[in-house]
Order: sequence, then C-alpha cells, then structure tokens
Amino acid sequence: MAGAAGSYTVSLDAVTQPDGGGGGDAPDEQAAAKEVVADGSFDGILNIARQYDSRDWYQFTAAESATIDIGLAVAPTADTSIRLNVFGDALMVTVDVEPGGSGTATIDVVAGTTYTMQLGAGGQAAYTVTFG
Ligand SMILES: [Ca+2]
Repeated sequence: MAGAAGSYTVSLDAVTQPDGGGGGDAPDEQAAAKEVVADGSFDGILNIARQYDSRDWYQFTAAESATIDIGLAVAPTADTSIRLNVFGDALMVTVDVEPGGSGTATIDVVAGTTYTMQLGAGGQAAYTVTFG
C-alpha cells in the first residue's frame, strides 16, 4: 500500500530576521545598505554562522542638519560584542558594545546627506539601534 500514514518535520533552523524593521537580513555590503528612517528604533540580528550575516549595513538620509545620537544596545544573550561604524564621506565614529551593554555614537549630520552604518560581530548577537 502506497502512501503509508506518517509525517515528518523539516527544520531549517530558519530565523526570520527583524533587521531594520522586518523584511529579512540587512545586506552585508555598504552599496546595498538597507534604508531606515532616523527616528525611533529598530532591531536586528547578526550571526557569523550564517552566510552574509557577519555584517549588517543600513543607511539613512538626514531630514535636517543636527547633532544626533545613534544608540546601540546588544542583547544579554549575545556571545559577542558588536562594533558600530558610522560613515559619511569617510568613517565618522566607531562604538563597541559588549553583550548586555549599550553605547552611543554622536554625530553631526547635514540635511539631505545620506549616512551609512555598519554593524559587525564575530559571533551571534541581537541588537537594537535607537535614534535620538
Ligand atoms: Ca542580519
């Protein structure tokens, strides 16, 4: 008799990444940085064990010229610190944050200018980026 009753489960260990407000993993290349709005906060995940996920790149365009704080909080469950680099025409500031910790990058932005942010980790870590 064909089609004997039974079932099986396929586990792909797939985690839906919340990077930058959903829609999957943020790109690992600066040129493809995921667009975010520099207001409020967003979550993300880094996991060096997954392809393309040792780096997450984001970009935002300043709505007005101002001094802004970009906060980075790393989940206590992380097994690695996270490095945040913020770029204008060149690297502007670097912040390293340990698991369970938080840090802030303060930069002067110019209205209409696009900035990129690189988050990188040597292990796996969930994070939250906050604009203020
Ligand atoms: Ca990611």
